[in-house]
Parts: sequence; structure tokens; C-alpha cells
Amino acid sequence: MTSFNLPEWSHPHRERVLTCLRNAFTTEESALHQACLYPIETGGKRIRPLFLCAGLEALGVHLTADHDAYIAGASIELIHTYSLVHDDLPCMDNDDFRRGKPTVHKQYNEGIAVLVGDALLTKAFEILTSLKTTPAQAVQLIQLLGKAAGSVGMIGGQSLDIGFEGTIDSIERLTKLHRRKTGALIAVGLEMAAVLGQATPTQQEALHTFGQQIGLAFQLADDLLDAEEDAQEDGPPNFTKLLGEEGTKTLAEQTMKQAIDSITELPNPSALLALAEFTVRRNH
Ligand code: GRG
Repeated sequence: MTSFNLPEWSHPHRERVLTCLRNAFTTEESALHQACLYPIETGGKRIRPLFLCAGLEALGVHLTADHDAYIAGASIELIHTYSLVHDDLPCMDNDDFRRGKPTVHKQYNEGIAVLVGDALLTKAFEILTSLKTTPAQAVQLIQLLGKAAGSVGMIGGQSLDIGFEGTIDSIERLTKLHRRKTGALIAVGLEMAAVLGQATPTQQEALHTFGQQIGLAFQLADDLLDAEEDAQEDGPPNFTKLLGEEGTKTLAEQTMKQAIDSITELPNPSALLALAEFTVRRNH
């Protein structure tokens, strides 16, 4: 276990990302913007932007308060937030509460929840056009986010999850599902860090491997947290149903170790290592 103080390290990064998220919806006062701020203000771990920040630090980049990392991190968090808003809708998971508060369609109504999700999604790409980086790098980031959020990323994973591509009856198919549904949006932070931090090809490869493995490890840990609840459901299989709790725990630790092993040679990997451990051993 590392002695790195993750809460202390995270605090300023989370605050700066939150400022970018708020700025995105305070340009004009409207009822819709108020509704968009509702799921933003209910919090969450902001782990996806934190991976981006830690990835940049791993490359030796010092993050000043106005660094592009925060807008790029906010763009990932906007996609994540929209996915939760839409996933909670009655036509998907039909959840009444998220983070201890009424879901957006309960607080407002279903139509507004669809619009809030759409507005968060489109805002993610809009804010990426305001980066200080070169246009070529901005285009690269937009492309990475589009791929991670879309049909070969998060949405592709959701399509597998709701059974649109056939039954999920093996570890291979379940792994593919989660690499897309959950992993892609975590991995993209590391890919963005490589672009913003002008990583060498070797460093790019290290961050890519780390992102792939930690994205999967995040979902393995999530399945373990949900194991009790899921055991009673008839829903689609998950890792604990296919591998058992001990098997899932072992795979999560192995996957985390593969992630960690890939980045130890980077100039300053401490925050990334601490985030990797938190990802797998968290209790929320
Ligand atoms: C667009 C409808 C639609 C679905 C896309 C990502 C997704 C598919 C749905 C969201 C629901 C879900 C259970 C996703 C799995 C990933 C996951 C564990 C999300 C929770 O992420 P955390 O733990 O949440 O980072 P916080 O609350 O901390 O932000």
C-alpha cells in the first residue's frame, strides 16, 4: 500500500474540474442550465478527470490552475454524467435515486432528463474547442473522446449490456462489454494525458496499457461492491456471477498489478499508482 495522500492530492484537481463544469452552464441563465447543473452538483468521485491529471503528472507535467487538463477532464466528466442521467431513465435502468438524491427524471421529468443528457453530451465536445493547445491536438482529443463515448466505446458496451448483440455467456464477451461500457471512459483520460503531455511513443504505450487495464479493474471492483445486490437479480451476468467473489477479487488485483507494472518507469507515477490502488480497493 502506498503512503501517498490521495484525498489531499485530489482536492485541488477536483475543485478545478468542478469550476470548468459549472462554467459550462453559467454562460446564460436558463431553467435547462439549472437542470444540467443538478447532476453536476450531486458530486461523484470525479475519478475520470483525476486519471487524466495523474497521467499528466506521471509524465512530469506540473498542473497550474489554468492547465488544459481541467477542461479536458471536465469533458470526460460531462460524458460520464450524461450516461448516468440517461441510464437512470425508465427505458434503461429505471432508478429513482443516484448519489443519495432523486435522479434527474424524478427531480424534473423524463423529457427534461433526456434533454439534460443531450446537453451534457454536446457540451463535452463544445468545451474541447476552447483549449489553449494547438488545433491539431484539440482535434486529437475530440476524436479520442468521440471514440470512447460512442459505438465502439461506452455506447457499444451499453448495447452489449442490454442484449442487443446477443447473449453475454462468457468471460471474453463480458470483458469486451466492460472494456467498452466502463473502461473506455477511464482509458480515454490516459490517452488524453499522453496527447496534452506530449508523451514519447514508449510513454504513450505505457499510459495506454495502464488505461486499458485500470478501466477493466474499475468494473471488476464495481461488480464486487454490487455483488450482494446482483446475486438476487435475474439480470445479465457480471464478473461475480461468472467467477465468484474470490475469483473476481483475484482478477481485479491481477489486472491492477498489470496496470501498475506498465507505468513504473514514468518520471512521476505516484498519483497514478495511488489512484490504481484506490480503484480496486475502494468501498464506494
Ligand atoms: C448512455 C444510457 C447510456 C448508457 C451508457 C456508462 C453507462 C452506459 C451507464 C451508466 C451506468 C453504469 C452502471 C455504468 C457502469 C460504470 C460505472 C460503475 C459507473 C459509476 O461510476 P462512478 O463510480 O460514479 O465513477 P460516480 O458517482 O463516482 O461519478
